[in-house]
Amino acid sequence: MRAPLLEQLERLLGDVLQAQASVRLRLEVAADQLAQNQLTRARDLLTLVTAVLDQFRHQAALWRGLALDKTAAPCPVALDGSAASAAPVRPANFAGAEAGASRDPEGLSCKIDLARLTLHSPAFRLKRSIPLASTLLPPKATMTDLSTFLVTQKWPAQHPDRLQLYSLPTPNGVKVSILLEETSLPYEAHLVSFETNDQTSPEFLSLNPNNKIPAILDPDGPGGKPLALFESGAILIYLAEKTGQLMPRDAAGRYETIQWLMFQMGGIGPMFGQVGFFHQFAGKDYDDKRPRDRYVAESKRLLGVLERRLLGRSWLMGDDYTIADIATFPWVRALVGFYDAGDLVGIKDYPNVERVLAAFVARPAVERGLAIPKRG
Ligand SMILES: N[C@@H](CCC(=O)N[C@@H](CS)C(=O)NCC(=O)O)C(=O)O
Repeated sequence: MRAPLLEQLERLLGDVLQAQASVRLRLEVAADQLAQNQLTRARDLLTLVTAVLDQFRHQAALWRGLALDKTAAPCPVALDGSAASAAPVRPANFAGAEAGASRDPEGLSCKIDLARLTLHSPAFRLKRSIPLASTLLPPKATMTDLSTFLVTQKWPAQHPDRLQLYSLPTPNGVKVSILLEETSLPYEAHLVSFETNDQTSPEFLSLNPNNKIPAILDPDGPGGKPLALFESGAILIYLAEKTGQLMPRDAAGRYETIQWLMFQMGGIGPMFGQVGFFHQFAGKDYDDKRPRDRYVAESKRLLGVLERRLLGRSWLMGDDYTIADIATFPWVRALVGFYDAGDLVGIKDYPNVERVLAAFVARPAVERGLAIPKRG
């Protein structure tokens, strides 16, 4: 079924075709005017717009016998919709017939902000707007009642319109509370106590069958529907994309950030955690020190990788503080603090790791996030 917006857009673009001329298309996302949590929906919308404009381009080429500009981007509209700064513009042109091109001094601009999508072509005296509020802001009534989620029976939501966090301030748990504090996204934190084995309760298992914190329930997930998520790495990516923060906007930077996030998830977390077990907790009484030594050696190797990455960089991704740092440094902090393994791994041999750890814990949002949820 066609979305009404698509139909409206096609009609508007049809008007342009009527103008018997080629046009230059430009899309601006007034992302600075979008509330942070509207960016995902705006991006979905832009994908629709792109599809229409792309179709339009091909039709134009077909109907008018226009030659497509080989140097133009394959898609007339480049999307980097995560932009949180003022109006990122990446014009994409296609060349038309000579006459048409000369009638196209200003091109056709298409602007999207929270309120409306506007197509504007001074050359063709065309200005049309489509209100977007209903697309970008689904009415609150469509949000599912959170009381239908079993987890809310054990941990009732005082503010069901806010993101619900189920956690404990451990190295994995604080990743999410730190991100939430950094982004100022409204949320409500619930303590999952290991002392009472809350993580194995049916209510918690209904959210995470893997009985591990952290987990979230977002009443305003994709499409305005609730979204439940577990695995801290997945949660960090989801929230970075939802808020448009703590992740580079360009695709390469985004994947590189995810790469370092995965390096933490698959390497640093599991290995440092085993050092904690064999050095500080139940495993420390084992006479055979070979398991401990194996994890210490692997942790040293991983610290070396981090050290080389951080040489000459403020953060893992350079100048930008990202979810890769939020995932990694709670674990480095636990290694030298809670696990008391700083000397064991020779932390002094990794001055850049120590430098960035100090910068990380000095952040006010980190200081707050490290104590959320408050232990009972
Ligand atoms: N890969 C998971 C690991 C989560 C995890 O290991 N959480 C620990 C606390 S740091 C936990 O919930 N342990 C409780 C248990 O194992 O029963 C993630 O990153 O979310």
